[in-house]
Amino acid sequence: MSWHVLGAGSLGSLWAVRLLRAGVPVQLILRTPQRLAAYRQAGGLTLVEGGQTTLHAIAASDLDDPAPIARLLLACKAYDAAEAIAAVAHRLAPGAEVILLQNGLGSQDEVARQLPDQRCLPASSTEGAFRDGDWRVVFAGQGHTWLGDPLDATPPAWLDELQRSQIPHTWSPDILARLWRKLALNCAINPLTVLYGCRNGELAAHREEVEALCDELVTLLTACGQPEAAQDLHHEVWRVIEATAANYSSMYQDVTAGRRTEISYLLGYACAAAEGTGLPMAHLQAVQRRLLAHLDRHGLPRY
Ligand code: NAD
Ligand code: KPL
Repeated sequence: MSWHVLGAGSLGSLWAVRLLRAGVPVQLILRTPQRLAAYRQAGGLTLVEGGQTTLHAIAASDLDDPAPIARLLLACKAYDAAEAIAAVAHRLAPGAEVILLQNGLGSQDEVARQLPDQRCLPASSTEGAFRDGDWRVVFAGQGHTWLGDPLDATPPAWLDELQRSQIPHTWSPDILARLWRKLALNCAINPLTVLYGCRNGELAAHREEVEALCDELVTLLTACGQPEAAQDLHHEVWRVIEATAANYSSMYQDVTAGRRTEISYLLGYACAAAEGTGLPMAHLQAVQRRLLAHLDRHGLPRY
């Protein structure tokens, strides 16, 4: 059975190339016939990894191809996920499996609502990749991907294909806890790095603010039924800050490059959930206000 990849960007390309290299059938779905023509012109996807550059002629079609899809990797940004799935939903076979490789929370529900007859499998990844040109991806950092199904803890049969493809992964019976934990880390770190224009490690100079956010995030996770994700959060946040001290957060990089951020699915999602609990979360809300004002000043979307 073939994998289909919708969203041939950084992570989508990285998955597609590794599947292909392992001899697992995989094809890209490109948005328009023009994108398909441009891809064919390029001769495939180029992967830059450990100083080596390799070209991979992965099969591709556009959205008009009528062939049914049984297994789809959706690898776009959280804010594009609902629209992307709407464009391909008519091709998804009943019972098809859709892996949702989006950061944050909220987009998974937007997609799942459109797919009552398919199995949606949210994923959370710490792999690092970026595009340095059209159809070119740089594998920047080894990481790991957790996958799961909030409705059914039975692992899918194709995990061995990921193994063969050397895509480091773990089946996670409680994927929602992982997604909440990652969201909390991102909320404690990313907005402040944008507001202070600093690397992750420089947040050590803003210890009290980080701690205050962690306090509220622990309260939030617990109130949202995610006590496991709240466990030792302060400690984990400082561990990640130290381990990634020299890095700029993904949100910092987006803002600096003038790209839309995933704010609605990170801090925006946390603040909306906080409002739902009725508990006061003054620090989270203040950081959200400051971040939105910052985005306004940079002419970037607030959503
Ligand atoms: P990306 O922007 O590099 O790639 C997304 C791709 O999806 C783009 O090629 C875009 O053109 C395509 N796309 C968008 N809408 C589409 C549509 N309707 N039809 C077809 N294609 C469409 O994004 P990415 O960096 O691969 O990130 C994907 C998700 O993974 C994000 O939520 C991100 O936060 C998360 N993530 C990324 C990294 C990383 O290192 N890149 C690491 C961890 C998590
Ligand atoms: O995931 C991250 C990001 O930059 O998006 C880390 C490294 C955890 C910082 O929040």
